[in-house]
Amino acid sequence: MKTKAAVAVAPNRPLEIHEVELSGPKAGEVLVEIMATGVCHTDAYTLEGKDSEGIFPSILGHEGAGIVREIGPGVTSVKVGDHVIPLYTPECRECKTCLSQKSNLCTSIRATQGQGLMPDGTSRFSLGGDQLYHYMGCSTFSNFTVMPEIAVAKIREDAPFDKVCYIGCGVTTGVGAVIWTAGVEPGSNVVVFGLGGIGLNVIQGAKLVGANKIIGVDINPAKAEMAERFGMTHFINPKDVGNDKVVAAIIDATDGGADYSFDCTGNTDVMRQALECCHRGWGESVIIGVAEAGREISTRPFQLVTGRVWKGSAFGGARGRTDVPKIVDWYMDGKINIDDLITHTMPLDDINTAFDLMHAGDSIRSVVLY
Ligand code: NAD
Ligand code: AHE
Ligand code: ZN
Repeated sequence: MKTKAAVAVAPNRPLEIHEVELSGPKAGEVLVEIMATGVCHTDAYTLEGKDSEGIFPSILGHEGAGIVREIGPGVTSVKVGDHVIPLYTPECRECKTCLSQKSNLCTSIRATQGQGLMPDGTSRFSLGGDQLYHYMGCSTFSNFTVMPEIAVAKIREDAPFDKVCYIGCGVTTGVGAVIWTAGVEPGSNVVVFGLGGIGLNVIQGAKLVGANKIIGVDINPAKAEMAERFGMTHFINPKDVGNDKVVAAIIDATDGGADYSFDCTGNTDVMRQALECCHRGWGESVIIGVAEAGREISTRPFQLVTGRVWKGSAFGGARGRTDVPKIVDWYMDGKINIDDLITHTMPLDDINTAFDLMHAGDSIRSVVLY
């Protein structure tokens, strides 16, 4: 079939809108009509050539919601007409990792996914006879896409696509990192570095679990107002206090340091601050931000010897097929706020505007409506 898609032709070039060829689902795969997709900073990072797994030409996008339109042979867990959220972290329930129950990082199709291919090692997308690569196993910047059935979460049919698409990455990543990765307890002091589409969801997760102080850190003061609305109690702008005084300011404000901190910037210097502002003996810092290829983190080992813990989180530690439908319920029950974080919507033809808004710091989430 033909489908309209935004094609990433090369690094640092605007996405190009094309009618691309999409071949149908093979065994264990489903054809999904994407109804809406968010634009995450990770899409921009890959488009900028910062992703060591970035491949071109490809169809980016990994934060979508849609409807199953066709199923391949052997598919049993979803049927035509089901509403689904694509999962860049699948849940096969059979691999060593899924069975361990210790991690959400299902390994069953990770190798081919990182090569921009479907599990059989081929692509379903092409343009003018030339192969296009998939992205994060999702490619939601295409109106129709093909997904393995283990990489879609079936969701309730009354959930609006234009809002719950954000659960496909940002909401789950932020809220999940608080609940599943960190296990933040009520009364904890929490610090969030980077108050964008992920950081604000960390803030609402921290508020949801009953955190005490929720300190937000961002170099863009315009982000503070929305963060306060979502539960931030104190704001620090490194440009005001001095970048070298941020850690001390947090330690002062928390009587010795944060119980939990989260990096939502992808900046490795900020990651160090996020670790070092943690409380001696027990403070835990969770890296969510994705750093440019080649970057490394560093700190004095004494920081860890004296009890601080450094860990990371992918997709909030969520097991997609199990947890994503629950997060949709939380939204539908009014427990989490998605609507106010979606600051812009646009048709696919205007998708490059979403990247411009992100880079200017003028949006939280832009959502493309098909
Ligand atoms: P965003 O652009 O919406 O927000 C980033 C925020 O960080 C902005 O408000 C910006 O002003 C702020 N910032 C930038 N540099 C800063 C600095 N030096 N100090 C303080 N604040 C600073 O991006 P997003 O969509 O929220 O994504 C945030 C990060 O999380 C990205 O690196 C993205 O790739 C990553 N991410 C990771 C996962 C995961 O599963 N681990 C999932 C989604 C996104
Ligand atoms: N491909 C990059 C790493 C990118 C990365 O860390 N991605 C996150 C999700 S970001 C969503 O917006 C993730 O889930 N990582 C786990 C995984 O298996 O990819 C690189 O460095 O090669
Ligand atoms: Zn994302």
